[in-house]
Amino acid sequence: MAHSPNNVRLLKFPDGFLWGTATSTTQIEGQIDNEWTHFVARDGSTCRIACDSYHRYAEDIEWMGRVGVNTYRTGIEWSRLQTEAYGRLNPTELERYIDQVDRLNAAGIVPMIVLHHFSNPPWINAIGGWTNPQTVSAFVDYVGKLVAALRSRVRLWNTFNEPDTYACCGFVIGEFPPLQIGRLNAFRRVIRNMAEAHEQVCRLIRSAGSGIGDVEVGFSKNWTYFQAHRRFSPWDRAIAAFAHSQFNRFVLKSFLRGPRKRAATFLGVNYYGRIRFHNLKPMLPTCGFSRVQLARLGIECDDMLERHPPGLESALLEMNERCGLPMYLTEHGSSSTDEAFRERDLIENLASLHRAIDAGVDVRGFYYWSLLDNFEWQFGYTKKFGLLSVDFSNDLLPRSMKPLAQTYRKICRENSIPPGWDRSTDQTSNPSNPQQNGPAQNSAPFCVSPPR
Ligand code: GBH
Repeated sequence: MAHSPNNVRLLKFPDGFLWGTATSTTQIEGQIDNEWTHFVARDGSTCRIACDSYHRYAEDIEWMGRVGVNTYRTGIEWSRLQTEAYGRLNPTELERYIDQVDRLNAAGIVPMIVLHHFSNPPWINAIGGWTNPQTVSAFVDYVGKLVAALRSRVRLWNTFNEPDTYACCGFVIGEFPPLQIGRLNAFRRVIRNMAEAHEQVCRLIRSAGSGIGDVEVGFSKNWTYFQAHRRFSPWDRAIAAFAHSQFNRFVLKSFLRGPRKRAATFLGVNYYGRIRFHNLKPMLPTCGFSRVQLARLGIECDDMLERHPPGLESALLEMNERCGLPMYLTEHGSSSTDEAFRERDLIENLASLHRAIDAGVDVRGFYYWSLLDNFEWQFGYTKKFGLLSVDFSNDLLPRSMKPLAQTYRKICRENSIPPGWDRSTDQTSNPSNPQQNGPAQNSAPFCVSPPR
């Protein structure tokens, strides 16, 4: 179906579409014992208290009710539940997660449980983490026990969050523990082991089923557009092509190859935007360029990545073509203190998602990253992704709704984007950025095939 850039109609999402928000254990819980416990972020902070959601999860669920979401994607922390390979699950910690899931279900908020999000128990890291194939069987054992305990309450499972980011940041660019650089072989080993574990865990979950409806399981691929800054520079093109081949193609292939493709029931997609390379350097606010400087070059960024809403539609079309599974947008969000900017970013990306649905892609839900301002890994507490803010200077860590949460609330409640969304965004868009609304195929020459 054609779409007009001057859309005046209501963008209605399919009946039963899930509207949610997402978090991860290390980023919000606090009191955690994994490889991040002793990691000190660039702002000098640690994850040791974070948002204290370990204690405040009931309050967080009440906030979700106020935002109006009907699903929540969140993690269960392996290091809390098992202290040795093949050990039994810690009953107290399990009870706490069960209580959380029960409260979500009671509030009409469907839980999607993430089994791995950038962290492992210390005894797994001690054997080399995911570079060691023994981790695969230990993880499958853990998940088997967890699923047996939760199958009567959980229907949506997410095996791995962004294996590409985890392996790239840990073994190629040295930003996540174990802080290794340039170890491409380790990167590929990690991906292969995770893909193997993913397949086994998908089968296990599907044969266990769920007591509350059809069980669904899949992993979440982070899709970043890698692009040359100078179109004719062989260096820029080479690094972008390399990043695309390793972090997008190789990872997708590993997880979807042959019979493995039929192990999952859905594909999760996390989509933020684009990275353009100038020589070896990503043109990003986190890599020494200011947002103003980048904007002058036509690169519009939040505090982390370049925004590229049209890329969401083409990524979904491309992945639909490649794997043909139903999809969930398991993360999108922006980090900024400019709420008007964040609102425009959300709406433009949702409009792009809507175009993919119109074109026939079976997308079943959207999860805003994140419910709370939280511990953003190597950047600590400096990145503000939350629908709710958290006052980290107050020991009680009080939460409060930001303006974006009100906008999102309306979208969730009405299952649509109101007509006139593009006019309201026109007023705030940056006229010095002609590429902002450019078609995806022009701006991402070797990333995806053009949308038909
Ligand atoms: C997701 O990762 C994570 O799942 C989530 O935990 C995180 O909080 C959220 O997004 C927001 O970042 O490494 O300097 O080259 C997104 C992964 C982060 C990967 C930014 C690319 C580029 C910056 N992306 N990263 S850099």
